Amino acid sequence: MSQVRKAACPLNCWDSCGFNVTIDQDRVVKIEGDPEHPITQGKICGRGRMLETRTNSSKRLLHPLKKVNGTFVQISWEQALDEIAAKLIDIKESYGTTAVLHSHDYANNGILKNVDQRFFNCYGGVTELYGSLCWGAGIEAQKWDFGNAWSHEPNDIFNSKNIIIWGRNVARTNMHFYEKLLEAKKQGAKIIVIDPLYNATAKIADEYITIRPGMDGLLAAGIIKEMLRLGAEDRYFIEQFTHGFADLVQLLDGVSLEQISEMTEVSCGVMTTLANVYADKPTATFMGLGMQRYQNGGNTIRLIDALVAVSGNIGIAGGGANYANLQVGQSFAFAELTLTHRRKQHRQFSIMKQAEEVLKATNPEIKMMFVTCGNPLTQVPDTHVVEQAFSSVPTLVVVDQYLTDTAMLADYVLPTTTAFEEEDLYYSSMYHHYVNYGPKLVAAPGEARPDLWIWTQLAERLGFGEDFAFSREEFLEMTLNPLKENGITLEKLKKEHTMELPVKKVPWHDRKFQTPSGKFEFTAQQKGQQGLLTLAVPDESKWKNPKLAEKYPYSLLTIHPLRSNHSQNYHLWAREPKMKVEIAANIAEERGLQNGDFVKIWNDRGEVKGFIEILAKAHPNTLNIDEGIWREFSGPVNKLTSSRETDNGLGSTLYDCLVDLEKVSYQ
Ligand SMILES: Nc1nc2c(c(=O)[nH]1)N[C@H]1C(S)=C(S)[C@@H](COP(=O)(O)OP(=O)(O)OC[C@H]3O[C@@H](n4cnc5c(=O)[nH]c(N)nc54)[C@H](O)[C@@H]3O)O[C@H]1N2
Ligand SMILES: Nc1nc2c(c(=O)[nH]1)N[C@H]1C(S)=C(S)[C@@H](COP(=O)(O)OP(=O)(O)OC[C@H]3O[C@@H](n4cnc5c(=O)[nH]c(N)nc54)[C@H](O)[C@@H]3O)O[C@H]1N2
Ligand code: SF4
Ligand SMILES: [Mo]
Repeated sequence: MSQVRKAACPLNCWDSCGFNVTIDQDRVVKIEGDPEHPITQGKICGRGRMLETRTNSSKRLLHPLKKVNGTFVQISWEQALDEIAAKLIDIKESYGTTAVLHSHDYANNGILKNVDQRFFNCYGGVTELYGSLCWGAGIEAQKWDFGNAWSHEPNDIFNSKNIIIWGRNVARTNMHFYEKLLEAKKQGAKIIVIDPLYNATAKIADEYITIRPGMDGLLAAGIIKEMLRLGAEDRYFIEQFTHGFADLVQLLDGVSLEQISEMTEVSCGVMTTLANVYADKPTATFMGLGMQRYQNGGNTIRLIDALVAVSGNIGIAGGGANYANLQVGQSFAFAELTLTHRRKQHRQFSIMKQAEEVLKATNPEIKMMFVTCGNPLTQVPDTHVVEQAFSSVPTLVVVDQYLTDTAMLADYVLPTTTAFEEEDLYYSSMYHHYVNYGPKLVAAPGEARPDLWIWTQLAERLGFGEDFAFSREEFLEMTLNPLKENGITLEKLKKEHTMELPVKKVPWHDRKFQTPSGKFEFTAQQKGQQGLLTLAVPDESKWKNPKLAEKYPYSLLTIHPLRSNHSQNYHLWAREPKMKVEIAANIAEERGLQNGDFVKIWNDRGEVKGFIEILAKAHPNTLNIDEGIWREFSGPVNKLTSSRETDNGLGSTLYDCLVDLEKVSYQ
């Protein structure tokens, strides 16, 4: 007899959906949306449904593996854990604990996935990664401007007159917001999409604005300039609640609208239109993450924040500079879970440059690496160097469900459970503010074990087992502690499956900002020269690097795939994935290319090959290859991308990437 149980999507995604999972004979057989989830309301995407395949696939890792003379052999958990623990003890004595690097990413939104940090802190503190490939530049930017990165609650969209979707691929990456956009449009809201690619969201827009990649900050500057010319700015907000406006005015005085138009490839008329839209309040701005993955990414988000501030769309219903919603994650007690105070030593490498840092590390060198919830060989930029680094360390341990490109390089591969095989709580700090309960629904196959079990076993062998002598429920209750006073407990979550967290639904309504001045800061007060807004452009652009732009004339975007969360699904598709190279019409014309042609795309960092698809409406000189594709299917695209960091040091420059391409014969 099958039964239907409520659960939650674990994937790193804006939407954090509620599931109804059908189970038959201890097996997940179907995943559907939970109609009772207040935000996701019964609809889920293909990636959510594919979790059934991710759970049941015969490609799952079922036993610990050890590489012996270049090939993997199956070993017992006992042997794997004993050997890894012995190495950890030896490294601690011989080199110090920071000779261990913990490389991790965001593959799973479960709260208990953070217990790996508890393990490494109790061990003594290792080399950890800082920054984020994903949203780092923009988060830091909003911290400078507002003191935090908070968004309006999803249903506030129905208070907006105008909705600007700025570089967010809503229909593909944030489907429940797309549903709300359709509804808002029906109710009369005007939707404007700004994106170099004419994506599915652009199709429902009242106006689609195409822009040269990486130039959005300049566009925002142009719109502010027009607002000031028209006298359409919110003088009261600027005077009462902001700091550094004079610096912004001075910056804008140094550039003409025509210059901005030439650089952004957006007409002056469009900037005037947008100035009027921003003045016609309330106007909501929804930024995506694509446009901050450029060297100037922090400044880009800051100039868009500035536009929202100048127009007085901050702290009002239907407005907002919506980028991320960190207040969701800030609701939980993570310090108690991760025990940061327990580490005695500490070293940090940039997540972008982790590979270069490993290769040049001294005092101590990296002797051992752990990869959890990440697949750096496909996801981290400049694959060539990543491969060198990950192959160079004496011991690489990868904890995963599949033999990924990264796992292939490992000395030990430890098989872990999927979400339906362990209990956890799930939330996303990107969009809505509900936390979902995910029960254990089925037994894990083979010898796959939860990440938490692995850390507990290792902790016992290393002599700090008492720090892990808690049940999953106790760990979860620990993180829910601050929410008790709001009536949010594990017991209640188990009954209700999803609960609303106590966040600000219209952030900054009180105009009290968390910046040093307490105001919105056009000039980030404590950042010195760096705190001034600029008219920065991407590194790999004709404006900054004309020689490179001559050699490599086209801008490569590597956006998120429709049918996979990053690298998680390609190997499970019914049809073998083909590398698709989407190009703007002018590139096809210049290079004599047609749909289906096989091409090589290259720059100084590497090359990949794939099949052409011409995009009629993409911005000239722009191409795209979806990210996440595995080596066996001609990937990864990160062979082409750069590991440089953004202006504020905390983000990636994955889309700041010039390339050339040519037709080659298909072998
Ligand atoms: N299907 C699917 N959904 C996902 C994911 C996935 O892998 N697959 N991943 C999840 C994760 S981890 C994240 S971080 C989010 C990301 O969600 P999004 O921010 O929506 O997605 P991205 O693919 O990062 O890029 C978004 C958009 O930015 C545009 N863009 C690129 N450069 C520029 C630019 O210079 N200016 C402007 N205006 N636009 C630009 C791209 O054309 C694209 O439409 O999606 C989440 N949802
Ligand atoms: N070129 C390019 N590169 C990009 C991006 C881009 O837009 N373009 N986007 C960037 C962004 S936004 C992000 S967020 C990163 C994502 O980068 P990653 O998080 O590294 O990518 P994923 O493919 O989602 O997941 C990595 C691995 O985690 C495993 N995994 C899943 N669940 C668990 C679990 O519970 N435990 C353990 N131990 N492992 C698990 C999966 O099987 C998978 O192999 O990629 C970044 N890289
Ligand atoms: S991947 Fe995102 S949209 Fe799809 S089911 Fe999961 S949370 Fe929902
Ligand atoms: Mo991400």
